[in-house]
Amino acid sequence: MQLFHHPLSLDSQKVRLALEEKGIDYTSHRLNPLTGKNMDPSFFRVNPSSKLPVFQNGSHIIFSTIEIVQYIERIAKVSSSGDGNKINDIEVNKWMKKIEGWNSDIFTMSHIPEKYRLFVSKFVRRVVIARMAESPDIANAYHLKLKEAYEIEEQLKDLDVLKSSEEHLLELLDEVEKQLSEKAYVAGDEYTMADTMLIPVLALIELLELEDKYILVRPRIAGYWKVVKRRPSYNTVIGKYFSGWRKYRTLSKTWFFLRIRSILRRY
Ligand SMILES: N[C@@H](CCC(=O)N[C@@H](CS)C(=O)NCC(=O)O)C(=O)O
Repeated sequence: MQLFHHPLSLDSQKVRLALEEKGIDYTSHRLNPLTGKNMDPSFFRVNPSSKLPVFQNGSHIIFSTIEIVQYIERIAKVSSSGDGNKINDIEVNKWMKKIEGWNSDIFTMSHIPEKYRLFVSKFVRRVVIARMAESPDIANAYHLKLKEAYEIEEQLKDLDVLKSSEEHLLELLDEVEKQLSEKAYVAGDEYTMADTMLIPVLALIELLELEDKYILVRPRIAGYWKVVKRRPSYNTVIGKYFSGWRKYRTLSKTWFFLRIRSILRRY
């Protein structure tokens, strides 16, 4: 089994948490979307959306995060002895879809200082143009990526789009807060794949230094967040890269790479 992912990608974190929680081994391929590694023709030919993560088991390739997590759960069930635990799959799937329904892209980009955001998006556009020149047979797919990048820039100027993304997040968090007043975890009293989907969302809020506004004002989520951060899977997938000072190391590595490549004009 192979996973194409990156620690900075929220959806990649969801899948890696699932793999860690279920103890499944896999071959890891890291492609940093901020440096445009996901635009390399070898990957882009298979996945012209360039989105991460992508999961491959033999000839079976899955692009949707939720489907990858469900697939991992099925593999884990088959390989375990099926020890009759009482997890309500319908409830888990309902929460997984609810959490996945919030698209983090606009929210994330709108909270990154403009100077950095514009620098990264310009760099990635240049990578796309360079790859297009190297692989003209897939130029159309690269063109679509450029178009998408300009559309996102336009959306970021639209205050209604930003507002609705934030409102969607607030609604989701309020629902989770209510649920956690009755249950210990998102879909019941045990940790499930629904928690795996939520943890990266909370980690993103923390990374953007927005805990006061979104986490700490919701006491159940704040308590839950402390508990889930103690899980080894959290440390392997997120804590190792983003806890405390580590986030500066992780982000500055990417920033340094981008600066050097820009100076050298190597895309
Ligand atoms: N395949 C995912 C979406 C994944 C996604 O949006 N990935 C983002 C990072 S979390 C990405 O790879 N962006 C880079 C790009 O668009 O080039 C799904 O539909 O479930």
